[in-house]
Formats: sequence, C-alpha cells, structure tokens
Amino acid sequence: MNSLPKINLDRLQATIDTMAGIGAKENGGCCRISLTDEDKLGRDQFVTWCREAGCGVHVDAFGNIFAIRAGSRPDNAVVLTGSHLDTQPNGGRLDGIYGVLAGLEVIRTLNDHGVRTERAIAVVNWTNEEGARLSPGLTGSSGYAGDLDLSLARRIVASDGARFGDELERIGYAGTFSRRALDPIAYVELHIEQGPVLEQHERTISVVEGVQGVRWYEVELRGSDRHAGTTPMADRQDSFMALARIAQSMRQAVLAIDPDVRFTVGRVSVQPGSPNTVPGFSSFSIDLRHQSTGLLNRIENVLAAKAHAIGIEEGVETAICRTMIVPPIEFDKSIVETVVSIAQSAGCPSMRMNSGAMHDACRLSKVTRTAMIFVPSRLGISHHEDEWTAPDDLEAGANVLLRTITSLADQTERQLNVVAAEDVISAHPRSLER
Ligand code: HGY
Ligand code: MN
Ligand code: MN
Repeated sequence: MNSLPKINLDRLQATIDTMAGIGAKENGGCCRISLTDEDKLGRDQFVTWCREAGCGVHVDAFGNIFAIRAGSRPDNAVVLTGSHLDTQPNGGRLDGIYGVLAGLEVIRTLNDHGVRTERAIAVVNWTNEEGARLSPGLTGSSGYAGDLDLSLARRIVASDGARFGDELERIGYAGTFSRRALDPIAYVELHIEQGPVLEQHERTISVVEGVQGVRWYEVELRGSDRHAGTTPMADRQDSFMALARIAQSMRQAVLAIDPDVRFTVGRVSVQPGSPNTVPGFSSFSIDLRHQSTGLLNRIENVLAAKAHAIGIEEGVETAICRTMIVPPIEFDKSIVETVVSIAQSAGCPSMRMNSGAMHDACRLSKVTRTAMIFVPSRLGISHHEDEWTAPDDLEAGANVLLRTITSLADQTERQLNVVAAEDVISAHPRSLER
C-alpha cells in the first residue's frame, strides 16, 4: 500500500479553482445553486474532465452524474466516491466540491501511474444536496437510495416557483442511467468538516463514525391583510407578529430541553410584502438537528404546541409540516477501521467524530457500506464565502481517500465481510442515542 502513488495537489487545487470560477462571488466564494445555469456549467465542466480522464459518464433520472473508471473485473460492483457540486447562495468553494474533485483526482492519479484496480471506481456528483432553492436537500442521493420517488422529486417546487423536473430537463441533465447498472460495494465521501473540532484538536483527518439526525419543517401562518394605518392594533391577525413570537418561543423551548440542539430559521416569507399592509400570510423554515431520535420526536411535539398556542393568541391559523427527515446515522464499522488504519499508516494525525452537517452519505448508508473522511475547516466556517482549508490538509485528505478507495477496490467480497464480522465481535458498541 505504501508504494501507492500520491495525488497531485497543484492539479487538484487548479481544478477546484476552475470550478470556483463558475458562479464566482466577489469575496472568493461561490453561488452555484442546484439546477441553475451555473450548475449546468459546473456539471458540463465536470463531465468534460471525467471524459478526458477516460471515464464513462452516465446520468440518472435524478440528474446524478456517475463517472466510471473500469476495473479489471467485468462485474458492476464498483467502489463509489463523490459528493455534490451545488452550493449555498453565499457558499464556499469546498463544501461538496472538494469530495467530487478529489474523487476525480484519485482517478487521474491512478491513470498517471497506470494503476489498474480490480473493481471499477466511480465518482458521483449528487443532485441538489444543499436544498437551498429546491427543498428538501439530498434529492439525488435520496432518489438513488430509494428514499424518494422520482415523480415526487420532479414536483418539488423551488423558492422561485420552478419545478425540479422542469429544471433538470432545462439544463439537460434528466438522464436514464439505471441504478441497477451500478452496484457499489462501498461509498466513501471526502468532505471538509465545516465545524471547528479538527482544528481545535490539531488533527488533519477525521474518520467520521456517524451523522446527527436532521429534520426540516415549514410553518405557515394565515391571518388577514389589513390597512396599516386604519386597523387598530387589537383588531389585527398579523401573520408576521405571530411568526416572530413563535420562532422566538420555539428557540427558547428547544434550548431549555437541550442546549446541544441545533435550531435554525433560515428562510422567512411575509406576504403581500408591502410596508403599509398588515401581512396576512407568513411562512418560515426550521432546520432541527440532534443525535437522538427520541429527543427530536419530543422537540417536534413542542414545536407544534408552541405554533398552535401562539397562533390562537394572535388570531392566525397555523400549520406545521415536516418536509425532510434524516435519521441519526452510524457508518460502516469495517470501513471506519480501514480509514483509521490508512490515516495512521500515512502518518496523518486523526480522530473519530460525528458530523454536525448532513451529507449524501447519510442516504447511501441505507444501500451500501458507507463512511466519510473529513479535513479541517479554518475557524470551523462553512456556508460562507470564507470557507477555507489548508492545502496540506486538502492533500492529506485526498491521499487518504486514494488509499481507501484503492484498498476497497482490491478487496474481495469475502475479505470485506470478514473485516465486518471481526468488527462486530471486537468493537465497543457506541450508540448515537443518548
Ligand atoms: O445542511 C447541511 O448540513 C449540508 O451542508 N447540506
Ligand atoms: Mn456538503
Ligand atoms: Mn452545505
């Protein structure tokens, strides 16, 4: 394994820079929101690079792009890696992109050195991981894993009124590749941490053991439009004032249950949006995260109760709807141990951790052995243009990915199962539940 080649950092960085130029923002970040014109340009560039690297490129009905480097065995049991090329509105240049382009760099490196793996290696760009415009996120990976019907996905409406299915066709990425044509024996996703833990612990690599649970909600408040000057304050059904009270009281209640919960209101709509009309309709999104399903269930009831009670006080009708659920995930123990030993043998200071961010890997873990590798994020900043990771860390992460992927691509099914069975016996059970 030590004789394996190393990735080319200059090439990886140049590739990331070129991708960051598509949808570039003034402060070094990137806006390449899923299924926009910029997303199409980013996808086209990725496809060009993959073809130049000798890969077969395929697109499925969710717009997921698979670039496949053939192995020496004729079956379709590939080792899959990748992430997402779509960004947040004020996104960085690494969130998701690093994992996709490091996967491409693995293939380029194997090509440079004429390394043939037994199994094929595939790099995937999942559609709409972020869900910034078309909510919920993880759309492509959810569809691939069988968690989301194509007909439902195609009807997802963007915040600007566009539909997922129409937009996918518009940018030319509604494909026909069948999931059955690709049978991954493992999925390994490389990502930036997006939080401060690795930097605080002065480690280069995180071997990710699991991901906390995530739930998204939409809350709708219906009052009545009225004149702002003539309607006495006591006679109003002001949807925005109800919204403000509900959001505040939800946050207070959630933090009283557990200060470790993450509660975010990231999108608010107030209608009709005129300064001199009392707004009759308002809505807002909630992103809620924690490691315990039981606690998330409890909080969900509290959120519904708060909305209902304050809605009555304010004279508005309330409706709360859960739009996404990603349960807490534990990754495959055998691959986690493989990554631990590869990071050790590569001399990378590493640690195990759970992910605060959600990832396509959460969905993939339902259908194949899955694990993730993190590298540090400067000051833990992400979903911000200042997102940055030191070049040495980008290089270390990509080299650990290279070794992990090639190791899995050359293991037989029996070897994989033996490792898994040994782990079941020796591992200390570590529940994500509290
Ligand atoms: O929401 C998330 O955690 C991810 O960055 N999309
Ligand atoms: Mn991401
Ligand atoms: Mn993100």
